[in-house]
Amino acid sequence: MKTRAAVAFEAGKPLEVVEVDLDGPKAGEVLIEIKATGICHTDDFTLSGADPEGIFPSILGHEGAGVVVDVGPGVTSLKKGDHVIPLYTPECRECYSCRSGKTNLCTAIRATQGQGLMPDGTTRFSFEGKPIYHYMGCSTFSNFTVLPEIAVAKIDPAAAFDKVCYVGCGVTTGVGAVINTAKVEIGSTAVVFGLGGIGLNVIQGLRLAGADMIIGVDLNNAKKEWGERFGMTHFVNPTEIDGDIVPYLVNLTKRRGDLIGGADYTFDCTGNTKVMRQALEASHRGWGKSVVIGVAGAGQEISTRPFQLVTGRNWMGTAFGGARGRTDVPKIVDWYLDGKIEIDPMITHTLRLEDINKGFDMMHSGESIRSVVVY
Ligand code: NAD
Ligand code: AHE
Ligand code: ZN
Repeated sequence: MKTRAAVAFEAGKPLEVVEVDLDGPKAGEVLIEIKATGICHTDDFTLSGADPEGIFPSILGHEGAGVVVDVGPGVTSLKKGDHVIPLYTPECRECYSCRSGKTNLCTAIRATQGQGLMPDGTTRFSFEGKPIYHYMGCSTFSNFTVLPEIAVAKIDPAAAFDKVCYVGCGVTTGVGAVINTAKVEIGSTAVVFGLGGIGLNVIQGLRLAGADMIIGVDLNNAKKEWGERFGMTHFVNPTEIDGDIVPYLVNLTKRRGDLIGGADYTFDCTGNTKVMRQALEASHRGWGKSVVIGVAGAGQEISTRPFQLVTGRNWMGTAFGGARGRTDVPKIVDWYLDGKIEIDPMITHTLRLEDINKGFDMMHSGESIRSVVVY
């Protein structure tokens, strides 16, 4: 079949909307009509050429929602008409990692996914007879896409596609980082670096978890109001304080009777390796947990004095908020439908596929929180 898609032909160039060819689902696969897709900073990261796994030409996009329109042989858990969210972190429930119960990082199809291929080692997309690669196993910047059954979460059909597509990455990553990865307790103190599409979801996750002090850090003062809307109690712009941000935050988080200070939990949502170090060092001696969420470019490394870890700070990371996609994503959609978490106000712009590059521009300028493309 033919499908309209925004294709990344080359790193660093705008996407081009063209009609591409798409082969139907093979055994264990489903064809999905994508109804809406968010634009995440990671799409921009890969398009920029900074992603070691970036392959071109490819169809980016990994934050979608849509409807199953066809199923391949052997598919048992999905049928035509099901409302679904594609998963860049699948959940096969059979691999060593899934069975461990210790991680959400299913390994069943990770090798081919990283090469822009379906599990059988081929692509379903082509343009003018040449293959177009898949991205993060999802390629939601295409109106129709094919996914393995294990990489699809079935959701409540009452949920609006143009809102819950955000659960496909940003919402789950932010809220999940708090609940699944950091396991924040009631009364905690926390610092969130970077108040974009991910950081604001960390903030609403902290509110849900009952944190007492939620400090947001961003270079953009316009993010103060945004953070406060979702539960942030304090805002810090690192360029507007005297001296280094680390002692500033350590002092700010000092509680009665505590001689040293430091946050119980810190989160990097910037992808900047210097910020990751600040986040670790602003966490509390003896028990602080610092969670790396941001994605850093090829060749970049993090560093700190090992003494920071010797003295009990924990440096950890999270992909997709530690969520097991097929199990947890439908629950997060239900939380949204039940009013436990907010999504609508964070979706600041809705665009047509033809205008998708404007979504990237607004991300760069800081004008948008999340832009969503509706097909
Ligand atoms: P975004 O562009 O919407 O937000 C980034 C925010 O960080 C902006 O508000 C910006 O002003 C702020 N910022 C930038 N540099 C800063 C600095 N030095 N100090 C303080 N604030 C700074 O991006 P997003 O969609 O929220 O994504 C954030 C990061 O998370 C990206 O690196 C993205 O690739 C990554 N990400 C990771 C996962 C995961 O599973 N680990 C999932 C989604 C996104
Ligand atoms: N491909 C990159 C890293 C990109 C990355 O870290 N991706 C995150 C999701 S970001 C979503 O917006 C992730 O889930 N990683 C786990 C995985 O298995 O890919 C690189 O550095 O090679
Ligand atoms: Zn993402």
